[in-house]
Amino acid sequence: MAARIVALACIVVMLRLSEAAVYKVGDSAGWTTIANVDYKLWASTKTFHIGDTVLFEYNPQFHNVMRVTHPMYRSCNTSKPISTFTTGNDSITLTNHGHHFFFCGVPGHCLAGQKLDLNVLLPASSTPLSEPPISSSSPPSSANTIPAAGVPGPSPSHAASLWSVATAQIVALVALLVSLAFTNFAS
Ligand SMILES: *[C@@H]1O[C@H](CO)[C@@H](O)[C@H](O)[C@H]1NC(C)=O
Ligand SMILES: *[C@@H]1O[C@H](CO)[C@@H](O)[C@H](O)[C@H]1NC(C)=O
Ligand SMILES: [Cu+2]
Repeated sequence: MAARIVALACIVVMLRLSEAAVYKVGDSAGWTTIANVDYKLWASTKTFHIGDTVLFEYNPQFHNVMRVTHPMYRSCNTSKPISTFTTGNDSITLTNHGHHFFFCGVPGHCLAGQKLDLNVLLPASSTPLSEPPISSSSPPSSANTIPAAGVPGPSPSHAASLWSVATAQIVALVALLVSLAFTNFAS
C-alpha cells in the first residue's frame, strides 16, 4: 500500500516537472528601450530549459526581434539576422541547448541595451525527469521554433536531445507502472 502511494506521488511530481515554462521577456515591462530594463539581469534570474518558451511583447511600430549569431550580437550588427520577428507578440520555443542571441533591429536600440542572451541548459542525463518536453497544448498566435545560435553550431547528437528527454520520461513512467503492478501482485 505504501509503495503504491509512493509510486503515485512520483507520477504526480513527474507530470508537474514536465510542464514547459513560458517566460515573458522583461516581465511586465516587456521588450522595450524606455523602461531601462536590464535584460542581462532578467535572463540571469531565470533557468532556461529545452522546451521552454520566451515571449517578446512590444509595440511592432517601434521594435522588432532579431535572432543573431554571437559576433553580430556583440557588435549590434543587424545586417544578417538568422531570423526576424515583427508581430509584437512573438513566442519562441527553445529547442536546443546553448546560447540564443536576440536584439531589437531598430537603429540604436541594441546599443541602448535592448539585447538578450539566453543560455539554455543541457538536459542533465542523470536527472532526465527534470527536463520538460515541448508543450503540445494550444499553439500560440505566433509560434516559432528555432535551433540554437551558431558559433559553434549544435552537433547532430544534441539535436536529438529533446527526443531523448521525452523518451526517458516515457521509460521512467513505464518503469513506475510496472513496479506498481508488481506491488499489487505481491500483496
Ligand atoms: C556587419 O556584418 C557584415 C557581415 O555579415 C559585415 O559585412 C559588415 O561589415 C558588418 N558591419 C559592421 C558595422 O560591423
Ligand atoms: C500574446 O500571445 C500569447 C500566446 O503566445 C497570448 O497568451 C497573449 O494573450 C498574447 N497577447 C497579446 C497582447 O496578443
Ligand atoms: Cu527596439
